[in-house]
Amino acid sequence: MKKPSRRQFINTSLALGAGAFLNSCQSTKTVESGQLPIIISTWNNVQANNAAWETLTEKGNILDAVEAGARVPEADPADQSVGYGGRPDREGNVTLDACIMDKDGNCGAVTFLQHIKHPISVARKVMEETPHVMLSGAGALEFALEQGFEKQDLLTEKSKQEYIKWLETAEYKPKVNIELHDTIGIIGADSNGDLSGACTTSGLAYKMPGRVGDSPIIGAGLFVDNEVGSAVATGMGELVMRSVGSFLVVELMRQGLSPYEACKEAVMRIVRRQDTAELQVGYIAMNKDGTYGAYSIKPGFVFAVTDENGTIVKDAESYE
Ligand code: SD4
Repeated sequence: MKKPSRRQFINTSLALGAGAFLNSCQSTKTVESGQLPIIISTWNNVQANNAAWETLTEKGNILDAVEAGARVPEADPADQSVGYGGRPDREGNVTLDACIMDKDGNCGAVTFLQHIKHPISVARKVMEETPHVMLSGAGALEFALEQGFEKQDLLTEKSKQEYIKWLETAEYKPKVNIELHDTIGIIGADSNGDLSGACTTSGLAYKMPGRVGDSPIIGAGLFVDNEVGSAVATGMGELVMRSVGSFLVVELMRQGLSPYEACKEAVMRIVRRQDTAELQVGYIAMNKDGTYGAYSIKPGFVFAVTDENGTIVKDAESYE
C-alpha cells in the first residue's frame, strides 16, 4: 500500500476528529524556526550543548554529539542531579538512570546503575554490544565493568552532608523545579536532519531504593523517530511515565503539530488527568528541519539551544 503523504495524513486525522487536540493548543507564538544542525537540552546545560556541538563539528556524528553532551553533567560533581555528585536515594546510595536513541531506532538504557560515572556511555554500549535495550541494577554494573568502565564512589562530600541533614526529618516531598534540577535530556539534528537523543539522571533526590523514573524509559523520558522528530522530558518522572510523554510528543508531531504545540498538548494530557499541584514536568522537542519547542506545567523551566550562532538559554512557556 502506498504510504499517505504527510498532508493526506493530517487531513485524514482531522476528518477523524483529531482536531480536538489541535484546538487545545492554538497558540503558536513560541514556535521556533530552527536551522540545521541544532542541539537542544533541558535546563541550563550550556556546557553540555557546547561539548555536543564541538563533537558534532569534529566528528559529524549526532549520536556521538548527544552522548558527549550528556557526559558533561555526569562528570560534574557540582551537578547534583546527574552522575557523579548526584543526590542519593533515602538509603544513601547514588543510583543512576540513562538512555540513548539513534536515527535508526536503536536504543539502549540502564536503570538503577551504581558506581559508574557515565551511565549514558553504558547505555550506548547496551545498544551497540548486546541484543537488549535495557540492563538494570547489578546486571548493568556487571556489564559496565566487563566493558571496561571504572567502579567508583559517586557520593560526593557535599551530597553526603546534605543527605545526613535530610535524615534529620527524612521528609520526602518532591519539589517544583527541585533543587535546581539539571537532569539532562539532550536532542540534536545534524546538517542532514538526522536525529539522536540522550537522557541521564540520578533521579529524584531521596527516592525509595529501587525507584526508577522516566529518564531511562524509551518513549517516556526520550523518543527519537527519524521520520518525524525527537522529544525528551524532565521533572516528575511518574507523571511522564503514566502518559508515555516523549512518545506522545513525537506522535503528535507526526500528526502535524509543531514541536511547541506537541509539547504543550503532552503537558495538557498530564494536567487534565493527574494531580500536578506541586509538581513540574517540562518537555523539549524538535523536528527534522530543526524547528524546536518546549512547554512545562509550571514556570521556571529553561532549555538551552545551540546552533551556528552559539548557545542561548530560553524560558519555556508554561501552563500555569
Ligand atoms: C526522574 N525525570 O527521575 C527525572 C528527574 C528529573 O530534573 O528530570 N529531574 O523522575
